[in-house]
Amino acid sequence: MRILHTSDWHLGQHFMGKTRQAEHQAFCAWLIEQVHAHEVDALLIAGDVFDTGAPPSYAREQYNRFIVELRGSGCELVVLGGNHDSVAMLGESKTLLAQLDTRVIPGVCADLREQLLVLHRRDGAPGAILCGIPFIRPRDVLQSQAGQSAQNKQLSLQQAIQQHYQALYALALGMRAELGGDVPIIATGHLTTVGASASESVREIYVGSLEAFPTSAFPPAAYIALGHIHRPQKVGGLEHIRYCGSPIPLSFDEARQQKEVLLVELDGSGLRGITALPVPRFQPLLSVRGSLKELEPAIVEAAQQGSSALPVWLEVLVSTDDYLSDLQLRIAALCEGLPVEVLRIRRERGNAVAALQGQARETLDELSVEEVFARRLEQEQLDAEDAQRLQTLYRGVLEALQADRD
Ligand SMILES: [Mn+2]
Repeated sequence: MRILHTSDWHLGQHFMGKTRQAEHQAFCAWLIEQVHAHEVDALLIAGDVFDTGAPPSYAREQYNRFIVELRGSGCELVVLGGNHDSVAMLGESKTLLAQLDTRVIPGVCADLREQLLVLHRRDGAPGAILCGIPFIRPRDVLQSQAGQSAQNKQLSLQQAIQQHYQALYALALGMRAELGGDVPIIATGHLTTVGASASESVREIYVGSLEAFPTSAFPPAAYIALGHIHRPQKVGGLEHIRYCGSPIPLSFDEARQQKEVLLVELDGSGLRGITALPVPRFQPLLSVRGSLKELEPAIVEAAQQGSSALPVWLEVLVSTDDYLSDLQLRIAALCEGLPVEVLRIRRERGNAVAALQGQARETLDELSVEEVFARRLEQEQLDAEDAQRLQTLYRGVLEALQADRD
């Protein structure tokens, strides 16, 4: 049984004034080639198919087209909801897509058995049992209790998620016995685990929801296909618990990562092997930093990855010279004639004046909501405890808004 594990596509992402449509299109075409080349039996998308709950039409069209193009390859598709996906939106086409060998689990189901799927080999025989676990929202698994401290909430949520995994795994064991006993059980998830390293574009799942899930709380599945973290990695050094990461870099701090999808081979005895398939870079994207003097060669070097048809998308972080008010002009001069397009210039904070000038030039588009609040706090004379208290209150407000929006 060969499975391809991918996640965090973020179709429809709007990136500093740029669309990722062409990159996603190229990725989908490349992925279908991989399915054919490796005779993949099942493809798993472990959450965050879309960047927002109400994705633009072109992104929905890409999703639909991908499903149609995958059909006829002999590969089944399973789509799981992530924290960026809307449960309702992904659910809309669930019954329709079931007609196209595609199973969708947008959120936690009232009947747990709906999250238990048999994945088939090309010859039609059962190849694996899947515990299909999407992003879990606190209200899916918890009754809220008044007066619970943040720490207690955290613990009850973690326990509830653990119970969800264990209950589904127990059902899977029953199903395996019915099937004759030699089918591997695998699971999915869309969450942060202990020790996983995130990036700028991973939207924090706010306090009150899960901070980090310990690997010991997962059931003993042959493979656990995770999404949410955009950098590919094993979890806790374990071979069989993996983040495949996003297929394209979704923020500048992901620019130097080799993106990949994972080809997972399983048989009746369990996991046989995992091969990372490196995803080609469809749009050059880089971040350079330093003083103006250091930036000159760095920009020239970065430009080598681009061409006039496909300029490098560049982030420039200016260190020591960040007090200069005409930075934009100076950087434009450094880029003159080179195949680069500067999407963002950032100043590393020197002194207070420089920081204020920097802020004046930042636009809201470049900042996350947390950064906006952090900038505002920087303007106050607060001791650490007060700043911490305000941060906590602010996160509470965000969490409430998030819960409303979900
Ligand atoms: Mn994501």
